[in-house]
Amino acid sequence: MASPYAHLLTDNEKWHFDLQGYLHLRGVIAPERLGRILEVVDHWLSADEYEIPAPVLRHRQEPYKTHLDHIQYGHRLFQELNADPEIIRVVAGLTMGMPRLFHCNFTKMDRAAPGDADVQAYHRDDSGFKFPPGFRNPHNDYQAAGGEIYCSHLATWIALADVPAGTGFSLVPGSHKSAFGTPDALKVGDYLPVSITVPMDAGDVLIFSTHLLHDAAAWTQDYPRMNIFQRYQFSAYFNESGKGGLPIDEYRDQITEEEYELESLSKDEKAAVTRMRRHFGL
Ligand SMILES: O=C(O)CCC(=O)C(=O)O
Ligand SMILES: [Fe+2]
Repeated sequence: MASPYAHLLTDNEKWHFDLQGYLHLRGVIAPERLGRILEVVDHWLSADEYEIPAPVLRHRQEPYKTHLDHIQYGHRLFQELNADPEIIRVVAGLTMGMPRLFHCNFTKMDRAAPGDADVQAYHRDDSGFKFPPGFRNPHNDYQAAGGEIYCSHLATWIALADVPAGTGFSLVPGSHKSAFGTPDALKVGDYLPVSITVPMDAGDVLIFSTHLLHDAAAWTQDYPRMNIFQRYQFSAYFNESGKGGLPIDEYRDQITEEEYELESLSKDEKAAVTRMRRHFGL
């Protein structure tokens, strides 16, 4: 028998996610809300470091990417986004009603300059521990049975700027189920019929199994690519602390009780899930 949360996704959504490993939700963030989010992000991108409220952390990883980590501790807009009913509906529908947020950051990606190293490569997310070939990472699992999907490790890619075709974010549909080694020659980008990029409008959200082969596609526009990443995992078992370790107790007073609970391990239904069910009458 399925869990009591099997009905959160529509049959069409289950079919698509099972086949391809991702869902594209359109227009999740309305323009006015998007404007408020961009105002906060723009400020943190240009402010002097001491003006950025800890534990929000601005840093550069790849040559053309700037990250802002733990943004939900710096502004309630991002807490609202982590518990957004539309996002929680899908995330809870894929985790038997038990999502735990374990990572949230913003990324700005500029067009690479000539000579910048090409660091793009398809990958699956993990916490820094690579299971030897032949083993399946039990923390990043995908199964479907009894009319329900169980995906224990998920990410969202929230577009804050339009993403034209052929650029932005690339993935290999269906690879969340692949049990074979990835060919070395597989390059990140739009190489049909194996790999795709996903055109998105600002305010759209892509939710994907992080077992899906994915990476940033080269950015070709003259404005920056801007997105928010949220990562969720199955709340009942796993405490993913490899990427900063949420919740951050030292800054607990900067987030709501609901956010703190969403970031914590639990086997109970979380307030964000209850609120989402009321919101949609599910
Ligand atoms: O920036 C992107 O679009 C992909 C980044 C990514 O996959 C990661 O950080 O694990
Ligand atoms: Fe990734």
